[in-house]
Amino acid sequence: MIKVVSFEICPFVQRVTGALAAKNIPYEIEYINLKNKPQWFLDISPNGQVPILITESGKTLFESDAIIEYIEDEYGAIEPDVSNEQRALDKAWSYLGAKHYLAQCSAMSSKDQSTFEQRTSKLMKAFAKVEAVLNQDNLFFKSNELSNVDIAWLPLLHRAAIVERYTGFDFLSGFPKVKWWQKAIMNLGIVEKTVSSDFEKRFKDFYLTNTYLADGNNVDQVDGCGTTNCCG
Ligand SMILES: N[C@@H](CCC(=O)N[C@@H](CS)C(=O)NCC(=O)O)C(=O)O
Repeated sequence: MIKVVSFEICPFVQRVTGALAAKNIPYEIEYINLKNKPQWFLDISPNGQVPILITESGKTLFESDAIIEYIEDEYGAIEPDVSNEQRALDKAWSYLGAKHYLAQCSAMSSKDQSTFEQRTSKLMKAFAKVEAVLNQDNLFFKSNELSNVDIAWLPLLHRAAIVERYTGFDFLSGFPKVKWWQKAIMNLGIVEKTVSSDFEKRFKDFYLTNTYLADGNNVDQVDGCGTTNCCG
C-alpha cells in the first residue's frame, strides 16, 4: 500500500490526501514532528519536507505538485477526458491555490493587526481572481463535477471555514461565489477524510492561540511562523 508521510496541519499534505480521498485510493499515513525530524525521514526526503509519498514499489516521491501528477498518472484523473488546453489551465489555477497556502498560514499566524491585514490582503487578491471566474450555476470550480482545481483549493477553503467558525473572521467575506464554492467543498464528504481526527484541535492550538486572530488584539511576537515554513 502507498504511504504518505505527513505533518497534521500541513496544507500541502492535505492537497495530496484530498486527491487520494477523491479517488478513494487506500493509503497508510505516518505523522512526524517537523521540529524534530526522524533520521529515517531525513534519509529519504530530498527537501526535508512533507508530504512525501512512498509508492507501492518503494520509491519516495516528494514535492506535492509532482505527487499530485503521479496520483493522476498512476490511478487515473479525478475528471476524465480533459483536453490538453484545459489541463494546462487546471494546473495553473491549482498552482495559484497552492501558491497561497503559505500566505494563509502566515496570515493566520500574525501577532498583530497590521501584520494580519497586510498578509491577508495577499490572500484576498487570490480569492478575488477566483471570484471573477466562478460561475454561480456550478457547484465546483469548473462545473458540477469535482476537479483537481477544487482539490488544490480545498485546504484554503477548509481552513477559512474553521477560522470563521471559531473567530467570526471570514477570509471570504465579499466573495459570494467563493463562499458558495466553499460550501460545496465542505459538503462533499471528503474534507474530513483529508485530515487526522485531531486536526481541528491541532489547528486551533497552532493558529488560534496567541495570535491576532485568536485574541482580536496585539499579542507578543513569540516564535511566529516564517513566511516560507509556516506549519513546521
Ligand atoms: N514545495 C513543497 C512545500 C512543502 C512544505 O512547505 N511542507 C512544510 C510543512 S507544511 C514542511 O515540511 N516544512 C518543514 C521544513 O521546511 O523543514 C511541496 O509542495 O511539497
